[in-house]
Amino acid sequence: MKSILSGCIFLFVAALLQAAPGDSLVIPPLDQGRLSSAGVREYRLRADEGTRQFYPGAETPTLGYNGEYLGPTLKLLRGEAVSILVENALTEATTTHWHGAHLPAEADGGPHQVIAAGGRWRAEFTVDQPEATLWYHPHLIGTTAEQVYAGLAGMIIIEDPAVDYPVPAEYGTDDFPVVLQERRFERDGSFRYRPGMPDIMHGYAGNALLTNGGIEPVLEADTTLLRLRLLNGGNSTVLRLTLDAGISFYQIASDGGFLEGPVEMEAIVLSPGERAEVLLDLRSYRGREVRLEAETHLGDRYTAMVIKPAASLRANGSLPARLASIPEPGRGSGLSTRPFVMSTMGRGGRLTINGKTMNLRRIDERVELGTSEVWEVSTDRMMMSTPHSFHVHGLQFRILSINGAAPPPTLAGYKDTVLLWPGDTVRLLLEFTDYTGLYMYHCHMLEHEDAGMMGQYEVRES
Ligand SMILES: [Cu+2]
Repeated sequence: MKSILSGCIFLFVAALLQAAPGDSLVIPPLDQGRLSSAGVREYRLRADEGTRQFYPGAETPTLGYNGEYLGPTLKLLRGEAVSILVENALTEATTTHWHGAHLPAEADGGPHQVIAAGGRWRAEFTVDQPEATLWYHPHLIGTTAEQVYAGLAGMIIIEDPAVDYPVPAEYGTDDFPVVLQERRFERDGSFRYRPGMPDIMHGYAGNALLTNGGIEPVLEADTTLLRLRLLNGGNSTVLRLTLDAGISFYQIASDGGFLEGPVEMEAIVLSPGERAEVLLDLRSYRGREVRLEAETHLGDRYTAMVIKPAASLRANGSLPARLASIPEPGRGSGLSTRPFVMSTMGRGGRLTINGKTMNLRRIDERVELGTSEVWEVSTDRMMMSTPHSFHVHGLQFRILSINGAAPPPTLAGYKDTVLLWPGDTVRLLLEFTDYTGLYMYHCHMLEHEDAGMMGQYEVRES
């Protein structure tokens, strides 16, 4: 009886999980804001509950911004003053953090900028950083992982009107956001978010991969060059992305903006929070299919998306030779070095940075405005299967070295999040240029973050 029952359950889950692929890739609406008479570009986000049918016939309770799942893509222009109003229509508190943005601490949307249930909050800052793909998501102490899991996340595109980069930039035509999120579905279609201790330690595995909230969606491409803005928006699984059919990625940007030029890649590895912009040259793939495949660090494999180039493709440029000039970061010699040890082996199984779990009343590190430092981040070797994803708020850093070696070209540009495998040590260059205040640093594996793997640094006037 038991085996018949479990057999039925298996068949039901299999039927459920095979039901949806083939829908078109959902493109989140592009919100370009509205210019006020005062010259401020205004945006409005409303976090609310909803439901979405990820599988036909199964309503999944979700959270979303201005919709039932995920949120609009916000396009911000460098040099402009922006004001983003966030309304919280949830029955619980939230925050909205602008991941990767260089801005004043009070606009960061971290755990200090709590928006009570039914409340609202306005983030005001001037966009002052190179073109890049950033994103936004909740960042409340202890409930970040659950709120992101339910669907609260969206992409941000920073555009620099003063520079015309020779890459596709028609949103939804040849330039696409690709938000990748591993999820675990219950048989009734609801998300199953109940991580146990092994999930918290090693990564919360799923049984589906959502791409812009769809399962194995299809992207019909009709241009020779395709630009994908890849984001690992999942909670705690590292994704290794590949393309079938022998086609390469040309990575053009990392977290904080363009690389010096395209880098041909067989695979792109993204830890939670990281972004990579890639170009695909579809000229040899007219009328064929290209599958974007994803494998997690826990060994699960998914087809993230099926790209179908049309039989006839419109020429929209060629691979650029050069993109950005990125200053040589040097070796960090002469700068003070600050150690950060990420550990899953704290007393009582705690997840710690420098032996401490997060405490909002404690400032862990104090740095001086106008200075540069090397942050040396390392992970313990004890838990051999647990990677970490180190993220710093408020700025973009440079990777000086990974285990003593220079970073590969795709990690040599501007970064705000860096993957560390067990036993890794990375040296980062941080510059505290123009804002004082309290910012966070933490592991972006969200179950680790919620378990306390986070700290605060304060930038102070010298
Ligand atoms: Cu971690």
